[in-house]
Amino acid sequence: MPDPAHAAPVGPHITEEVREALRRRLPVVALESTIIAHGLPRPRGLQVARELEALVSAGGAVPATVAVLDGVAHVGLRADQLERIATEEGIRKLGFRDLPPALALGASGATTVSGTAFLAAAAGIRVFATGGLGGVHRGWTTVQDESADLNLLSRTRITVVCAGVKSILDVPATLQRMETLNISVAGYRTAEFPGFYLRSSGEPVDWTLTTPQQVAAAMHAQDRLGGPPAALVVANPVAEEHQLDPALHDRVLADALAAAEGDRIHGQAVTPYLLARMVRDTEGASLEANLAAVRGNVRLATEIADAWSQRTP
Ligand code: PSU
Ligand code: MN
Repeated sequence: MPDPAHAAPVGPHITEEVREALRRRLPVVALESTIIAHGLPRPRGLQVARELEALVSAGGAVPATVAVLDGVAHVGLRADQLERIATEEGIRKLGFRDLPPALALGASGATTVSGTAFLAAAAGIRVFATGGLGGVHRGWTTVQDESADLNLLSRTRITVVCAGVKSILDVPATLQRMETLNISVAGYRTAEFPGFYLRSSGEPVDWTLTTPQQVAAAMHAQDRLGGPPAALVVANPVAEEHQLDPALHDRVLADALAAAEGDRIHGQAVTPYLLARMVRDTEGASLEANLAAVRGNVRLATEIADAWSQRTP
């Protein structure tokens, strides 16, 4: 019996195209919007947003970019709505916990992995693509900054394709937290956790999946087991020819971390500060590696959604 004191969930607004695809069990891929609103210099965000949707369509699936506009949560955006998210001033960054006040106040925002995972799952979408997950920040012992992405993924049955986590985070601590939180993690065609800009973070993963069909089989197994809901993270390394030069990466990252300390950068400001230095000191190469990783993830998510759509009910 639903508690009459609580309203029945209504869920996000879903475009007709996405709704129809889900009804017919056609492949659908949800796309995170924070990267297009906040992760890229303008007007690159809009260009990339359109490109990512086109990649999904070209792979035979329906794209569903997730965002909040004027207090309404959307799964699937019209062209004009996608443009607003990528170009409008004052677009907020919304994790799961930000959704209630954003909806109440009529705000507009891009969704992080936690916001996207929740809304996509609420819409009935099983696969989504992003760049990198949030995770445990360096210096966690003094400032307990761990992305809410991990908590939400520990409670949501969804498959997330990512290129690992950015090397500005504490990668071993992030992997440890995912273990503690019972988030399933598999390298895609690799036994090492990818390093976002680099093919490898140097950290091992316990499982390797090598085809979209194997990923879909793991998703089936989640359903058959019927345990508490948790995500399957498919960690997909950036293509070799697009990774940053590892020596350049290590040098620039070390400089950026030292500079952040020297400039006494703390809290929310740390990530944008470090990322901006990475872009500057690699002369834009880190941005190109970032984009290549996201494109690769969107392609793989499309293949997984396709394999998943072939399942027998
Ligand atoms: N990693 C990236 N690019 C991003 C993000 C992470 O390489 O844009 C974004 C994602 O939306 C992720 C969020 O969900 O940052 C995590 O933010 P926080 O650490 O504030 O939870
Ligand atoms: Mn954070």
